[in-house]
Amino acid sequence: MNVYYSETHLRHHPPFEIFDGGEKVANFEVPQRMERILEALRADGRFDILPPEDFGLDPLLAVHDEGYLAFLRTAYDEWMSTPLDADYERSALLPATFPPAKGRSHIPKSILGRAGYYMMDLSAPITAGTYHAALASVNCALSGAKFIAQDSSFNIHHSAFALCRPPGHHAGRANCGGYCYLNNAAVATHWLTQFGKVAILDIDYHAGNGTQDIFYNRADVLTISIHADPNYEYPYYNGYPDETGAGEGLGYHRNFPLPFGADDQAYLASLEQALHLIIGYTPNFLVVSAGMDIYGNDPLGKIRVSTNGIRHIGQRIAELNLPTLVVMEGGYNNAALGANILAFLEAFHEK
Ligand code: SP5
Ligand code: ZN
Repeated sequence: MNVYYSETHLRHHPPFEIFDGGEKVANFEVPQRMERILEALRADGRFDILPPEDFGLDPLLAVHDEGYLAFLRTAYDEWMSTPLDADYERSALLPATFPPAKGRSHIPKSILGRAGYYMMDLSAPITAGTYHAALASVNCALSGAKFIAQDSSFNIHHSAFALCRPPGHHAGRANCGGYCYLNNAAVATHWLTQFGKVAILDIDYHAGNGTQDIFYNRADVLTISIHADPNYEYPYYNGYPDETGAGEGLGYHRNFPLPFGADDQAYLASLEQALHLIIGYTPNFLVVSAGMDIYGNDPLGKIRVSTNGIRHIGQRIAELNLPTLVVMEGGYNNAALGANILAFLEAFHEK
């Protein structure tokens, strides 16, 4: 199986994030996640690890807001050259003021004002290399998309794995958050829509709110997310079952919240419903937002899928027999990441 991966992610290593209650902790989304996955892929021997192609900015501008992209590109330099009242060590941009739900009357000129405007939380600080790492990550997803698109007209079903870091599914049209800056899966999906209909299945533990935002009004992309109940879990404000799309996109978004403690059996029951919807949609391509934080021993997750459960999830998805792009999202039990990814991808070999 082809794996698209770039070492450029190493330029992004945010030093901290802020947890609920104001607790400043080391950022959970660390470069080491990739090392652990690569070790497992290399030991397995059935993976070709390839560098991404550069697709330029056009595929990004088709999905993300232009002002937001300009913000991401210049934010760190602007922040570093902003005079501060107090003298303290400044390593990453993170604002402390956010607009109220309907209070976005202006986009402020200052870097801190724009940071609050374009960020949804305190877990996606912008560092010196963040923009470059995010670009490389999106190019991995696009390279995988290009690979699965080839020959699809001849009924040859390719699959590919985009080993993306930073992850993407919390990044909306005009926001970062939740360790995500550019929505890798969404950019790849929009690029694929030039060849046909695409279904996105998001199995990350957290609701794919960014992906939901980007495709909410579109019927040429079916988006489905299975995740922890947002009444009680991040990202809180989207991911509810009554959010089913709007306008032309009405009926083309679905959410499957699960209670804390959900096990393999509960997860697989929701997955069957999601797969049924995907089959009914008759997509030409499938993009999977593959977060491994559904794993029972994930430090940020509270549902309990086993490695064997993850293997079953991969198998059932592979049985759709669609050209499939698997995009790496979350997963923070670094010691288990390699085994979980291998289990998930097992049924996609020879596809
Ligand atoms: C891509 C992805 O998986 N992003 C997830 C971002 C989650 N951020 C919120 C983390 C809340 C952590 N709650 C504290 C649990 C500590 N035991
Ligand atoms: Zn997640």
